[in-house]
Amino acid sequence: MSTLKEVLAQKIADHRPRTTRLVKEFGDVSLGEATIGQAIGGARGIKCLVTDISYLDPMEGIRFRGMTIPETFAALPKVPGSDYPYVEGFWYLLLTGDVPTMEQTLEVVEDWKSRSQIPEYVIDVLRALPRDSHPMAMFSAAIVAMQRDSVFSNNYAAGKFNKMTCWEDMYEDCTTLMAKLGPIGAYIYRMKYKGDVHIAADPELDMGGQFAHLIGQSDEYKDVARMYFILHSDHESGNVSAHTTHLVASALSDAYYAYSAGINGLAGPLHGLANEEVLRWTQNFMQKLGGQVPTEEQLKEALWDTLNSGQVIPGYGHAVLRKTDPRYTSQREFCLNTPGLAEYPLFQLVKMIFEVAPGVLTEHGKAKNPWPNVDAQSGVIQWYYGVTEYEYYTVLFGIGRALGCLANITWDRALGYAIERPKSVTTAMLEKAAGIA
Ligand code: CMX
Repeated sequence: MSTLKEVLAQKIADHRPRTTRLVKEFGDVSLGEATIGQAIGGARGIKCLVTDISYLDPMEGIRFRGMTIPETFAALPKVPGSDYPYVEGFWYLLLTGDVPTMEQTLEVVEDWKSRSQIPEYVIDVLRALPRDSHPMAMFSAAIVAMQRDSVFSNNYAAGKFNKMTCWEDMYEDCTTLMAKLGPIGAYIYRMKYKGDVHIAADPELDMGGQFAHLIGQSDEYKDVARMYFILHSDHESGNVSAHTTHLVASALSDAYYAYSAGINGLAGPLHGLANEEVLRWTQNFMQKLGGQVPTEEQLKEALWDTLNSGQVIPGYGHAVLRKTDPRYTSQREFCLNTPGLAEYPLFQLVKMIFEVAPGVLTEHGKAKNPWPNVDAQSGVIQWYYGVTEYEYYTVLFGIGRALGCLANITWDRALGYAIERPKSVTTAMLEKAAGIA
């Protein structure tokens, strides 16, 4: 070890007990606006973000513009021949709070189509990256590469910044991003996993249907894509991807910088990458059992092994929710209502984990919420339809999450929200406030 690293290791070892003691013994001590526990513990629960796009109630789950998930699916115009709505209509709803008519929805569909071409230089960037780069790194790089085309930044550089009207440039950038993210995600998928053979777009298709087509999926998967993108869109503003996007945009950075950063946050295993982890965990477990569906005892043992090795059970727990995530329930219902999928062994295992894991987590006694979140269920649907490259699942999440993040930063700019700048304190100051200086 280098001297610097050695010295640092000692300093960290010496410091850790101070932080642990502050959280354990003095977490409730108030610093004025927040407690010591909140200052150290990820600002949990502090009300200092404003959004009208969605609201997350700990017991009820998410509402998009005041509507529950079933209400949202029921209200929006459906793609002809499909049970699911247009993603484009949902974007209209998130931006305006109004349920669009079919005509208004189709106008967005056409607008997105006209902006959906991937720039050639983005393809060059993707192809220049090592092919074994994580697809989230590729996705993020592609997004930030397009920054040169930002209407906002180009107008800003040309001295055309106007506080009252600059939201229009943000709207243009966000709309262009929404139109391109599906095709870019599909390009990465085909380049990385399908022999670099690409499929031409079908001009007749909506965004969700087009994505299914571009990755080479069946007609049935078109509804999976529509459902998936809408379900993953927004979860109010405090989650890592939404908050990062908002934070970066608050410096008047454009949508490309902001959402690329949001994607980087989504790629963390405690956030969006959990859907990849869930599949890795379940697949490893099934492999160990030679592909058999386990007994309840075997499953309990595997869950305890994971916890005892200091890892989290992926797909379980939540920072805000205190019950089963309705996004989990919605996907579970999709599985139960889809012949073939309902009987699928991997779904049987996911169902079984739902029956066993909350009890194990409760007995373990750490997680405040022992119930499943969105990520516990999403991978099994993808796997069933043949999207088995689970390191890709967070890209799917990222295409959907853009709807919420980008609708939010459009409004942030329209309302002139300030640059974000919380105040930090030192550990010594916390100790003084706790009376243990
Ligand atoms: N398995 C094991 N331990 C868990 C746990 C889980 N699924 N969920 C929480 N805990 C632990 C925490 O690690 C924490 O332990 P320490 O006190 O040792 O640090 C303790 O329980 C208290 O945590 P919490 O207040 O209940 O949860 P947080 O708000 O700190 O964290 C989350 C929330 C989601 C990061 C956490 O529940 C977790 O790690 N879950 C597994 C990963 C996952 O599914 N993430 C996806 C969330 C949804 C999404 O963003 O996509």
